[in-house]
Amino acid sequence: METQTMTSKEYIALEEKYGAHNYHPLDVVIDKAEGIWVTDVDGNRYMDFLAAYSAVNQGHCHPRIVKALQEQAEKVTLTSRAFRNSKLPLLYEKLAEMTGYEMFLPMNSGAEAVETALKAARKWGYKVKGVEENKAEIIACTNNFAGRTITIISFSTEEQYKDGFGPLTPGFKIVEYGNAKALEEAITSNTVAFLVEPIQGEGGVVVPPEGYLKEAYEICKKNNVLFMADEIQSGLGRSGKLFAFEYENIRPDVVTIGKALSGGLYPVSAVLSSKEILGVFNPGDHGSTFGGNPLGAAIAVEALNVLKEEKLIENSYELGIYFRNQLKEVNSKHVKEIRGKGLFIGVELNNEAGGARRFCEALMERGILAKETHENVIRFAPPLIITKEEIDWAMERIREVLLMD
Ligand code: IF1
Repeated sequence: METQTMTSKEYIALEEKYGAHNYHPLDVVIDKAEGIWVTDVDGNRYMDFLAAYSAVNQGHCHPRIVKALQEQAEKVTLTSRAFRNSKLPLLYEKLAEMTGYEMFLPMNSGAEAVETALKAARKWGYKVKGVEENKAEIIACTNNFAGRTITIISFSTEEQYKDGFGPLTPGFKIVEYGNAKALEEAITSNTVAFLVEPIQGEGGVVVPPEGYLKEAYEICKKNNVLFMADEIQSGLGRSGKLFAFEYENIRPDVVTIGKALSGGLYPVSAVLSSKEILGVFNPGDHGSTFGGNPLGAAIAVEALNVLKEEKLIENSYELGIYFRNQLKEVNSKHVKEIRGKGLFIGVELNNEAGGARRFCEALMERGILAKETHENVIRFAPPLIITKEEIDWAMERIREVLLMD
């Protein structure tokens, strides 16, 4: 039955009636989106400062990427990897050109890319490093977020993400994010990899202390431990660089990307690495029905072209500085810290501010969509196409909200 156009309230009632309640979204029912603007079913427009958790860095429904989707969708969308297709090799070539890595494994969701990286690290540990079978250890950080599979939540430090999902996957250790000494102390002869977000997104847009990533990288090198950077949220221009790890002049052995790899038009993720590491996979070891499909590959090639040709990384760098300075000038009694790099910004509020959610609701009433992370941080991460004038428009409203009681 064709669903007639309903009011927001009616859509919400339908969603609440049938949908599992694994989210608590703001009550805005988005019907269409373009660039940095989204429009709800009642015709209200909002500036999007979440960009689908940095999956639409190129802006919603970017015309060039939509065109690439449309053209490929009329040709072939899915062959499975039992056969080859004419788009995946072009995505590999584009990734090699843009990132300098030499071997890739395409998946769909970010979590699948992280799972693939974990499997590669373990297998590399056994086949190359010589760790005893089933003894591989991988080190992750406090407040990490890398996805929702049972193995990935097994190394989460957020109790809610683990509650009720046991038994958990063994073989993981946790060290304090930002503490290189803790990393060094946690390494044993069975350690195969260290997985770290160069900037923690869900952790509250946390930039580690200057030099941390470099020191951690050196420690990994010294101990023949793979340094794996999860750039699924911080990557592809979000931080003002192609990858956030570039701020510390390191070269991770493994990088995971996703989200904006497709500009938000299709789930595409990938593991970037080397022949030595991804070469441990033999035919049949690992795979995915949709992984490496021609539709996703065609979309991803164009999404990367847009990132580069529209200079979105440079824009993120420049306007990130401008936006953070504007936020600092507000001088709000509620603000504890403003942090981030590029257009990856977190505004941490004092405990007395009453939680970030009410500020996000106040922003929504003024036409801005932002999402709190954890209790007290408002995340501002708009599409990287945003202009200075649009930031000024938003700042008028953000200033009003940050100065409220
Ligand atoms: C949710 C958080 C953000 C990620 C990093 C891997 C993944 C993500 C650094 C997995 C995904 C998403 C998941 C989504 C909300 C969002 C999120 F709040 F959950 F933590 F962005 F911060 N690595 N993050 O940020 O990628 O499998 O989702 O494609 O689960 O609620 P995915």
